[in-house]
Amino acid sequence: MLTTETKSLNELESSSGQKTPTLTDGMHLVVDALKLNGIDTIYGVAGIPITDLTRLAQAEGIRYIGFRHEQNAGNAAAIAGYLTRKPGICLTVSAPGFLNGLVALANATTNGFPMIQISGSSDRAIIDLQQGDYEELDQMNAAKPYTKAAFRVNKPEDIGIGVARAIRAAVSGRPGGVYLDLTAAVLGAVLDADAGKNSLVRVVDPTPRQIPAPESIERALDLLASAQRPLIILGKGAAYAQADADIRSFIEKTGIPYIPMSMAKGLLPDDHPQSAAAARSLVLGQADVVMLIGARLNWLLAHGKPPKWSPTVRLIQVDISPTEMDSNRPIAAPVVADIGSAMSALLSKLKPGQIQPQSAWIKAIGERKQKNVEKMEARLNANPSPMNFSSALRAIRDVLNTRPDIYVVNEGANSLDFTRDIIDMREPRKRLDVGTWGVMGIGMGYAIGAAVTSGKSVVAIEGDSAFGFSGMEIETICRYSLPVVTIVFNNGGIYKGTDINFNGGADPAPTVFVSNARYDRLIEAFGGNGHHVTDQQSLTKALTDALASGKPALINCVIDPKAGTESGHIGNLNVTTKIGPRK
Ligand code: ADP
Ligand code: TZD
Ligand code: MG
Repeated sequence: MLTTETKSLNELESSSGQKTPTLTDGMHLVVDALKLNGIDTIYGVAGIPITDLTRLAQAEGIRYIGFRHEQNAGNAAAIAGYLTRKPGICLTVSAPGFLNGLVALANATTNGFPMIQISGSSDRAIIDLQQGDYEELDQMNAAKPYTKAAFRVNKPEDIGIGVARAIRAAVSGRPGGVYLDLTAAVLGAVLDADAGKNSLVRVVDPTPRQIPAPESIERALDLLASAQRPLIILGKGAAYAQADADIRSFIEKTGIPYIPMSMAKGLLPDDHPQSAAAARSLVLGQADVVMLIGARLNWLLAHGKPPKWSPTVRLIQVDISPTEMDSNRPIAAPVVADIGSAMSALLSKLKPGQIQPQSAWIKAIGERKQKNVEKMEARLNANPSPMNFSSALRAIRDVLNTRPDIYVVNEGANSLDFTRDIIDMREPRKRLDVGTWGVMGIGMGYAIGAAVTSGKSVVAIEGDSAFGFSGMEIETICRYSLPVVTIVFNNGGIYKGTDINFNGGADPAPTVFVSNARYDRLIEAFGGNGHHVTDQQSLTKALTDALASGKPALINCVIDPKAGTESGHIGNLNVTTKIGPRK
């Protein structure tokens, strides 16, 4: 018996006067399908028509983490996907809840994080005739342009296939965001328990290996062997691949200098002698052969073009996505494969002594590194009052150096740039930041996702503007007692707190916030520990105590409102005009 009647299981069971173990419903099937595929956590916001689904999931042993806004639930799911290589699940209500989650889903797609947004939706017949249903929206079609795949389940017996397709789409090839629409009718539909059970699908090998063509490996090694000034660039795809030992071994065996993109920091420890991060502009400008491993030649790498890059550079790209090749510059040696398979093939074909960077190259990098490190040390050793970004980060660095296991979440403009440069990472996949879009708002979602999946401590280093996008999730962090320490770099605004209103009126300038705001008091409202710090010593103590307690804490870290620069390191991307006092 298959029926799509929307009588609830409870109603049917009580009308028959006894428990009818032969029936199930859409919600039970969704939970069963997720569990069958090893999904153990859902991040979401409850409401019509999914409230009972959240309760049922929790009752059935799936951990449910309830948020205050869907975007943050989505960001938590996305980063959980990045860290675990299993799709992170975000559950949302119809229309507005769905749209709130969609930014996170689009961000997951852009960054290549495996995530599934599951959303309840209203009555198809009413939506399609635009008759004004409660939270009416054609969600699947709205999701399509922003996702790797979008599916809608219209029959309860298709739930198993729908979940299976969503999982495979999220994690295979280049991972990404997938939308799965479950109509209220499907969620409430009752059907025969055996038929339901038989319709479930356990996905076999959802992330199949993609073995490189042997000739692509030879071509790549030959090109590297011909190089005098080779360079490797590691991106977050390399971190995601979890081929840490082989990547390190290839770098060490070939002696090639490397730079990590921001989320690949820690894949090899940042203090590795072959890291050329502190000589970044030199190596990008002068390398004659560059091997990209899980990194795209997008804006973050100046599209691989002069003046930042040599006009004659030849490129090797290791990537799972065949269409990534030649996206910005011709790729002389494409290696289309999953990075794990590619690295082991490269290692097995590498002949001893085959690849030898010029010693002058290594020496030039060493000299530039030393010069830049000395410059940075001088900034770090200053102790101005009020603190600036460097002096605050000096204190934080010294504490975090003792705890390489800690996750660092980071967003803002100056708060982002200074942190990325100053805080060394020593373990893979421990730095989680604004990624490909440079998006604000990932902070508390990523922090929660990392803490929930790992059980480990997280330090979120946040610009005061950046923090505001997800700040209400401080309550979520307190509610679940997560070991998250949020440091708000409070410079009173976007980039800085000193802008003036050229109109001369009473309104503050567009980039300015309430000065001397006490973000620390927000967390106290929910039972967490607030700290207000104005100097290095009290910052060191607050962070040390907060980490030792393992409890939710927020450190309001007062930074000189004059300290930042417009847009941090990417001011060159601004569109500007002349503005002066009104005549
Ligand atoms: P970054 O921002 O760190 O430079 P990007 O997100 O631009 O990194 O690039 C990551 C690349 O890694 C993407 O092109 C993606 O296709 C690729 N990628 C992701 N996972 C894998 C994998 N397992 N094997 C190979 N390539 C991968
Ligand atoms: N909205 C979204 C979703 N993403 C964005 N990147 C922006 C707006 C624009 N934006 C930036 O690019 S950085 C930033 C905004 C609003 C905040 C910078 O201020 P902050 O950091 O306080 O977080 P600093 O340390 O003051 O520079
Ligand atoms: Mg700020």
